[in-house]
Amino acid sequence: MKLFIGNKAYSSWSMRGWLACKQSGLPFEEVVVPLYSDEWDRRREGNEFAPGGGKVPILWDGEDCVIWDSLAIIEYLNEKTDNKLFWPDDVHARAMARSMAAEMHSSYAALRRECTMNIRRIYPDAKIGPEAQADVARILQIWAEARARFGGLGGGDGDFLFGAFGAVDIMFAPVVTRFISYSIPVPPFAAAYMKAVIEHRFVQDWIASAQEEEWVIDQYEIAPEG
Ligand SMILES: N[C@@H](CCC(=O)N[C@@H](CS)C(=O)NCC(=O)O)C(=O)O
Repeated sequence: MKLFIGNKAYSSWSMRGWLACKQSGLPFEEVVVPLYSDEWDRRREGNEFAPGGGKVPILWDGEDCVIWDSLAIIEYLNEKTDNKLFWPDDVHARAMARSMAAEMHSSYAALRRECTMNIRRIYPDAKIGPEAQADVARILQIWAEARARFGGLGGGDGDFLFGAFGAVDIMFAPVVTRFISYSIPVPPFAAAYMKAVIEHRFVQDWIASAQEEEWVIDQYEIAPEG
């Protein structure tokens, strides 16, 4: 498999696609194409980016199978690994997990607009507007519900929302890094969950690579002012 992604410092959807590939345990080649660079423009004109409308992540499995869009990549890799590694076994937990992943995929526009992902930065005094604050409140609410109902799944004594690291954590990992970058206050259960996500080895690998990148995109380096 071959996964095309953007900058690890900035590209949140790429992070999800990449974490999904890591979670699958299947071998894949990663190709980082820095967003809005000359190489980016060149690649976008080529056949490899075309199926996804020129966006990343885009996953090729051989020459005939292409999956674009982070959630579709998760579902494809879930099927390819016999439905064992991404979603909870319990049907009610799985229903909630899928709802949360879908909500993450389709929502929180204000948070995403105001607090663009920048893994290399921490803004201690970031001020976010009321709509982004509402997004944060909603995310904390569904994290709390999942944690209360399904946190102990599989006898898990960790701090993940559904017992073990999976699709929901992959979808929310760039939210966790945003909450840290923009110093968003969170209750203790959420801090514990965020720590579990950040300390996961795949997330650590991604962050380490992001720290080493030298590309800078000015528009993603601005702290929000509410
Ligand atoms: N819904 C898509 C979003 C993909 C997306 O917007 N990717 C961004 C990078 S984070 C991108 O390629 N932006 C470049 C552009 O829109 O020109 C997904 O889930 O993968």
